Amino acid sequence: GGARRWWREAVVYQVYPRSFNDTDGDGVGDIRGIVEKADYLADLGIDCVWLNPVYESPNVDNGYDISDYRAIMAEFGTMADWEELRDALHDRGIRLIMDLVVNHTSDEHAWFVNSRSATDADKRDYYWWREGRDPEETDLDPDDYDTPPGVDEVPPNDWESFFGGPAWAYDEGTGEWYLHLFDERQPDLNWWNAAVREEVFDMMQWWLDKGIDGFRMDVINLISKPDGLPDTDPEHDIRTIDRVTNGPRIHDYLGEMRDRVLDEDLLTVGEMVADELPVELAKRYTTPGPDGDGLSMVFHFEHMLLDRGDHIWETAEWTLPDLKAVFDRWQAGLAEEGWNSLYFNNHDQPRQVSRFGDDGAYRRESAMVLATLLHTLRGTPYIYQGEELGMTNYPFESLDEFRDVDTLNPVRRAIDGGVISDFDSVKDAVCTNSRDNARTPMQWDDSEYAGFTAPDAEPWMPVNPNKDEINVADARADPESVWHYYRDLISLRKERDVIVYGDYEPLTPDHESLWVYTRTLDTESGDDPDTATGRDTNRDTNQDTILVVLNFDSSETRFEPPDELDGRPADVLLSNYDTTVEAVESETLRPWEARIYDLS
Ligand code: TEU
Repeated sequence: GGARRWWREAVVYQVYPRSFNDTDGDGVGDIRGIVEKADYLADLGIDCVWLNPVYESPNVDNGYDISDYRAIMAEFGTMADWEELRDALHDRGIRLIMDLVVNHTSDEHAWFVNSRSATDADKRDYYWWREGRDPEETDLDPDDYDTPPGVDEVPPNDWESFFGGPAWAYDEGTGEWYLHLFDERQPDLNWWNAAVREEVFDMMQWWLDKGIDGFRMDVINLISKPDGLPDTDPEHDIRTIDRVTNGPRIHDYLGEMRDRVLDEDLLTVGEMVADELPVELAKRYTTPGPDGDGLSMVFHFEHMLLDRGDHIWETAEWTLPDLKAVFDRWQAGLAEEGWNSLYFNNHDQPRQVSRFGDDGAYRRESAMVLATLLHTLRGTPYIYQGEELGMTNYPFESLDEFRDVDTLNPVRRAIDGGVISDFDSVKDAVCTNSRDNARTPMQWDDSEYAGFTAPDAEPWMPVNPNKDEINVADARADPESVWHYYRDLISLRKERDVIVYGDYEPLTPDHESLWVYTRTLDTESGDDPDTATGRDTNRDTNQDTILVVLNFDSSETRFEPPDELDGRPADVLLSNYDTTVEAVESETLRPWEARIYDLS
């Protein structure tokens, strides 16, 4: 897995257009708003933008419900705006990857409109249509399903939607049910149908011909459904997610996609939902063809699930050893083949500093510790907009402040069903977990709407009141800010191959507060990526080594170096405190202190 590739060396920056920058005063971000900030992205030093969906969509799920894959959502602008964005990024040496959402479409997509029109419609088999079942022949309760009077049926199986409630909706027009693993208005495409695959590959080629540099593939490990669409199996503790992930033909479909439209110069990152994704499987997904599916990398969820309960109104306790164990397993598992993505944040996740850091007294320092980790592990780091400022969760107070279907649907359903009494009884957990924490506007300055939209506009989501303290203008003016630290990390990655390609060795897996590891690159072995790009490998020894020491704690912590490193001459390459050293020695680390030592 160590061959030199641009997407291994890159830092990816995720733009959620709805909340990034609004130039036309409608309270919703737009593509021209991203163009306006192209210099900002270049100054930060990132190499690639991942753009969340900007396609035509009724926005039931903020663009993840696409009604036309080849048109731009009017709220966001025009195709000409998009072309200008592509050029603005490319002119600055920044690549662009687009979201590929092909597990499902919107119910307003022309394919679905045709599909639902009649049982013998041309495109009926583009989606999953099935007859309902007689409730007597199942364990299901017809009262749990929404059917018109006189229709005494339950769905073809017992699957539940990821957003709560049944994964099937009854269609009155044709008297059958269709599958939707997400919202009722996001019907699942039938990948078993070769015509669907052709349509998708043509569409991907169309975007590649427009000059994009890759795809982020939404829930791509859901596209192959199990044969016969069987019920879940409660005796074996199998929930819907276990039934529908990594299905029987997933490698056929991805292999076909690889051969038809992809190549290794594209960044392809597959979002792989699962409670646990076997690392071996991730290796197959991220190994080049013909043995693997040829994706660059995947997003797994194992670290994102540590602090989650079974429902959005439940949380769980996480510990640092648990978090390290997840990362250590993935670092080891993809050391030889495959490649890791590195992320704590995206548009579906609460803010990292509120979750894994300390968003009170040590917001700045803990944001830097988390950044140091993601930018010095082996893999490709992803920054979600605002992360580079240390943006925090939003102080939600009531249910009507939320916009997200994945927050509103399950909570309302649980209240209606008497599972929870009211919002207040679950407020803390919902506020901790909601995806909307990531979706409040980007904080550019300390003006009324943080510079996101015009002062006389109404932003689609409220601006976090901490914009007076946390915003781009202040962060750029302050050399000690989180923003400057991100910039330093990004530029360090460009100077040192060891950060990209070096081996990872964890040194303190069981420590409650410290995460300590080395990265080592043999600069003269056969594994050495070629140095044709002129990277700095002018070390005196044959090994380039860095040591990373991170204190994940709001109090001081004693660091005792392992014997083999004790006393070894060293410099500090980067730290979030004022620090100089001459050697690796035992130290008292300050709260949330991060140090990158150069041992070469
Ligand atoms: O998300 C996949 C997904 O299932 C989760 O991230 C989900 O939000 C979480 O498990 C909560 O239950 C992708 C997109 O990133 C997300 O924004 C979309 O809503 C979803 O797919 C459907 O397209």
